[in-house]
Amino acid sequence: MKASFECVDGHTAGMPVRMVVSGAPKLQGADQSERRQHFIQEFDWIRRALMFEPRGHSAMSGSIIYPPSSDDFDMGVIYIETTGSLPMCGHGTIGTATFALERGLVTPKTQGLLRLETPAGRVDVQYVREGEKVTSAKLINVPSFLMYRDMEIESPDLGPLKVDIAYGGNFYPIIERQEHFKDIKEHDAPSLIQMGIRLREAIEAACEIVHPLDPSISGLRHCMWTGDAMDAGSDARGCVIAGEMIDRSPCGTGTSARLAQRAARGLLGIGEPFVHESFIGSTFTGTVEEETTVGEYEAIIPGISGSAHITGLNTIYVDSNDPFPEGFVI
Ligand code: PYC
Repeated sequence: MKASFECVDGHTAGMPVRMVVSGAPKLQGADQSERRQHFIQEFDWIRRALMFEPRGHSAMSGSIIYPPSSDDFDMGVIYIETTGSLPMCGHGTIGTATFALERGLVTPKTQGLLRLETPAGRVDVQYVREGEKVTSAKLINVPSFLMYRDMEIESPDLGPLKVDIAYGGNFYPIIERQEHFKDIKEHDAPSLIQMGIRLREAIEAACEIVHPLDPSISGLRHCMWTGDAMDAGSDARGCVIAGEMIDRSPCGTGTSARLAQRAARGLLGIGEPFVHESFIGSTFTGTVEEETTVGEYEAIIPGISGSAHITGLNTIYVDSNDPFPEGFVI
């Protein structure tokens, strides 16, 4: 077997985005949600090959662009990560929209608005362009909501914690300052990762986490530790553990979940900006665009603004004569 994939490589707020432009298979399904299932069942080797070492690395992340399933959208997207294929990825969306526009791979029906078909539903991206460069992209995310408030859980590392669990395109346990957890800055990166993985396992053993309207979205792959912002211009810091690594960006779906949590707790009103700082200090600005409901939950529509940068073009080969055609994880 020999395959090759044309990719645009870059990053959003420091987090890699490897956008696959050609070489990916046709997928079956009426929409991106069904097509994602087909990709997971039959083509997960492509994700492993492009995300894992030696072609990727432990923090690699990306997307595959597809024609949309209807005229309601300008472009379709499937997200690929080291952890699997997510229903939605915020930094991936900002990167994918920016790169596709800058490389002339999509022509939106309306200038300044890219209508993306993601597996989690329609996500609009409002963008500003200066010449060739897309200088900022704001994604209007899927309805986001706080599912559990102050859940009491025993962290194997920290002892008893109170955790909020919110949805912003993926589910996030959010750990705010409390007796047994003070701030991100009191822990090093490997400890945050290990504590996050073990906390996720404890939560999953204690309760079922399933999207009320879409049972294909379930379980925990992420976790968000919080702390004081490092920069006076930011409101707060969030460190998202995605799989077994730290998101270098403030995490678009994580920031959406945090906006939903803050709105539900009366800490954030419609239109108020929330500048969310990542582990490395990069930022997204989040806003509550409007209020809505998801099943029985009060919910919000989050807006997440950021910018992305292309670092290069990359043709990646996968050859079964290579000892690691599907990569490896250490
Ligand atoms: O930005 O939504 C995001 C994301 C999910 C996993 C890594 N980044």
